Amino acid sequence: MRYELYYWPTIQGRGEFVRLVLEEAGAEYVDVARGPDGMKALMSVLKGTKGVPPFAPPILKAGELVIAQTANICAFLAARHGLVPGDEGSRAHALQLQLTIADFAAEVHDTHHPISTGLYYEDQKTEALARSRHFRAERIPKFLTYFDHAMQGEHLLGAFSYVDLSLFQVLSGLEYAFPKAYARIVTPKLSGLRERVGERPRIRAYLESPRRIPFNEKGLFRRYPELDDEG
Ligand SMILES: N[C@@H](CCC(=O)N[C@@H](CS)C(=O)NCC(=O)O)C(=O)O
Repeated sequence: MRYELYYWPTIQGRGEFVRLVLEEAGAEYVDVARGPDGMKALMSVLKGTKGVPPFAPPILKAGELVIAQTANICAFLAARHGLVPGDEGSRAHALQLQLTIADFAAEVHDTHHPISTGLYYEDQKTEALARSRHFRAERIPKFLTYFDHAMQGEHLLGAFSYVDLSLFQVLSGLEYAFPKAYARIVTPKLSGLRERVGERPRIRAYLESPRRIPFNEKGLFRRYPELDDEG
């Protein structure tokens, strides 16, 4: 099966959570919008040809199936490729953690777009500064403490799973966007997980490849030094 991923072609964004699962699975996939006529293809999937169209990218085509919502896509792929245990309890627990990561990602987005995604950052900078201050002081510590406590040994589920990949991505993104706050708040357990995931052979190869788009100021995790600080 050759999967088709539909996501904005110049950013990691939420598509990156899916790319990491596809890469770790060793799955065959096309990052459609990065190819010729890719944006046209993305727009066409968003319009939908049959059934209810997806609301927003990332979108995965798996044969006849068209699947959206990042956590849903990751859980779907993980179940197919052995990246989550088979029992119902573990799958529900994994999804619970994955959805908490999605909540965290949405809050990261709101640090630079606290008023509207339709406005430029520069048009909502005052609110972004206030939002980021609270995010650094309250929300990063709350989420990271939660994930630290959620770990079972070296992994979130006791054994490697897709949720580890997503936590790796969030930790990497936080370090990019809020390097000072990250250094102050990250815990040894979380740093260890991030390091181990980054060293997995397929993930390492991916990170070193041109398929990995560098973090930038169009994506979810943006480095605006004024939104970070040491306190
Ligand atoms: N909850 C959705 C959010 C999807 C989402 O916000 N996608 C962004 C790109 S990362 C987008 O293009 N949104 C368009 C919009 O919300 O109008 C998910 O996790 O996949």
